[in-house]
Formats: sequence, structure tokens, C-alpha cells
Amino acid sequence: MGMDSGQVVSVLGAASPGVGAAARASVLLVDDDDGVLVAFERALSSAGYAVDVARTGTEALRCIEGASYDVVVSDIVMPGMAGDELLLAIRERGLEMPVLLMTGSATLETAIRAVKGSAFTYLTKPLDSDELVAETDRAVAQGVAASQRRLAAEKLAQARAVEREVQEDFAAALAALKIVFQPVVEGSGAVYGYEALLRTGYQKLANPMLFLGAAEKAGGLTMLGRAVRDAAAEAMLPDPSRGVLFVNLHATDLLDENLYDVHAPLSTLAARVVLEITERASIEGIKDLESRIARLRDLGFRIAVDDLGAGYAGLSTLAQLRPEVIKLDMSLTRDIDQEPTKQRLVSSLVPIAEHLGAQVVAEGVETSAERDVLIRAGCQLLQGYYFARPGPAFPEVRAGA
Ligand code: G
Ligand code: MN
Repeated sequence: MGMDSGQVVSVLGAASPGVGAAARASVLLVDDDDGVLVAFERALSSAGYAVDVARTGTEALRCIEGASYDVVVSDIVMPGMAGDELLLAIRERGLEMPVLLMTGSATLETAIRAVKGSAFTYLTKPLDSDELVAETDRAVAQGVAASQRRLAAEKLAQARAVEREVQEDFAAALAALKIVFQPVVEGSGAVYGYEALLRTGYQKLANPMLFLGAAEKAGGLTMLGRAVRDAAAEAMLPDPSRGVLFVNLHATDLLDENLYDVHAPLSTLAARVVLEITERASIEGIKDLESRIARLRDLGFRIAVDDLGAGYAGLSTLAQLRPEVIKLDMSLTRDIDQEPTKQRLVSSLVPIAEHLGAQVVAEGVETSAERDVLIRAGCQLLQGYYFARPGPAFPEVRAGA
């Protein structure tokens, strides 16, 4: 392998020297003695190594600057830069490949430098080719192991940094938690209640989906759920005339004993609270779901199936949860005045809801035309930007809506 070939053999690719060209490990062989160079190059090449040769330390450094080697094998006593000086120069460049030093005349001084530069081994000449190859094999294997350790350590450090960032982001978002409320109105436009929605003043997680995602990654969903419920309850508590409070539950919340605590702030309002459950965060994994829902009903809560028709909440969820409220996903609302199929779908869902004894809320109403069709289809309750955008406690409903 000539220096100008520029071939770079990765350390990791060198796991098995001698097997196939692609996995060939590379060796830089440095010696001022041509006889030694020829003999060892031949031995290393036939052992499967890609070998570059250099006759001086300076030449060796040039090679190292132009290519990467898995192992350097160098004589110590050479004119100009000695092998032990070459070793230190390699380390000064931040390179950590194993370096094998060979010498016919070992001195304490060179041995000290060899130790200082963490030479892989210190071989004394005359040196048998087989021994050189065996030592080179050992060096490559050790280099591979070392670089794997380095890689693993780097990955671990990176993962820790990402984890720390998620934790910090979540903590910042939670500290800046803001609950906004969106009115749920009757056909007449009168306020029936408000849905509490999650927001944060921490800009990076301003999108609630990102906020929830960070909470999940940071293991903070339970903490966030409690914070939302407590804040929503606190805002609604002082004024019973505000009506019904709709609160979104995450599957994780259903596993939190705090949700079932009679003394939790939200529980004290239970008769005025509808807990919205969506399959968006799968509830299928909750084994004792039915009994948990029963406990919530015992506390006085009502249950809503959220986002029905969005592809998350299937009709079988209605049978499973027997909800008091069914919230139709906004995809059914959008342009319903212009889409007969959506009209037929909603018109068929309303009697099903009535049969189950559930109220229907149409979500995402943005125009009066959508509102009119939804009311005609039998939806008693409506929600959407047309009436009011979500806002701080409590947004006014548009006049005349
Ligand atoms: O999944 P759930 O139905 O709880 O989601 C409510 C979300 O829908 C809130 O984030 C709220 O901001 C948004 N939203 C409420 N009303 C409307 C609306 O009329 N149009 C649109 N596009 N989004 C709405
Ligand atoms: Mn909802």
C-alpha cells in the first residue's frame, strides 16, 4: 500500500486482521534498516495487513498526517527522530493507536519514554517475524477494544446530555405551566362549561404535544397530570356558576392513585367534572380499566370519550367506557355544511349517543354554517374557535353565537 493511495482503514473495521481486504487493518512500519523493512513488511502483508513503510521518524509523521493507521511498529534507534520521540509526537497529535517499539539496544531513557507515551510493547531485536505478527495482532485487538470503549463512552455521554436537556426542558415548561380554558356551549350559545387545556410559557415546548412528549421522556407525565388537575380545579373552584369542567386524562393519569383521592382538589368538584379519555395515549394496556372507571364514577366524575372519529377512539370504546359525554372529533365538524357524508355520520352517531344516555359535544366548530348543521343533526353541545379560542380563565363566548 503506497502512501498516495490514501486508504484509510477504520479501527473498527480491523476487528479480524487477515480476513478479506475490506476488513484489513493497516500498519505503519518504521525502520531505517532496509533489510528489516522488507522482511517485516512481507510478514505483516502475508498476515493480511495493509502495510505502509517509512525510513525515518519524520517520514512516519508525514504518513500519519495523511492517513490513519491501526498500529504503528517502529524501530527506536534511527537517524534523526528516534522511535520513542516519534511515539511522543504521535501522542501530541492526540492519536491513541497502539505503538510497538523495537530496539536492539534497550536503554533506560528510551524505556522511560516508551512508558510515558504508553507504548503498546517494547520488543527487543533480533525479532522473529512470527513474534512481530503476533504482537501486532494483539495490538490491533486491543486498539479495537479501546476504540469500542471510547465509542461507548461517547454514546453514553451523549445520551446523558440529551436526557439532561429533556429533564431541564420539562422542568422549565412545568414551572411555566399555564392552563387555558375553552368554553363548551349549548345550542343557544349559553356557556355549559369549559375544557381545561395544557399550555406553557416556556417557548420551546409551547406546542402541547411537544410538552407532553417531553413529560413522557422525562418520566413526568404523572406529575404533569396532577399539576393540570390541581390548576384547573383551583381556577374553577371559586365559582360554581362557571358550570362544568372538562379535563383531559392521559392513560398514565388513570394509573395515578392521586386521581382517585377523595381529597384531591379536582375530586372535591367531581360532580361538576367530565374526565375526557382519548385512545390517543393508548388505554388498552390498562388491565383493570373498567374498575378504575367505576371508582371515578363513585367519586362523582362523569366520563367522556374524546376525539371520536379521529381514528383513535373506536366505537368499541363506547361499549367499554359507557361514557356520559361523547366528543366528536373536529375532523367530523370541519366543513360539515358542505359534506353530506359527514352530515350522515353525525346524524347517525347522535341517536347512538342518545341510546347510550350520552351527551354529544361537537368539537372544533369554526363557522356559523358548521354550527347550524351540527345543531340540526342533534348535537346539544358545541366547542370551537367560532365561539371562543382557548384562553386564560375565562374567555368570553363571541357575542350572538
Ligand atoms: O384532543 P382535544 O379535543 O382535547 O384537543 C383540543 C385542541 O383543539 C386544543 O389544543 C385546542 O386548542 C384545539 N381547538 C379547539 N377548538 C378548535 C377549533 O375550532 N379549530 C381548531 N383547528 N382547533 C381547535
Ligand atoms: Mn379534549
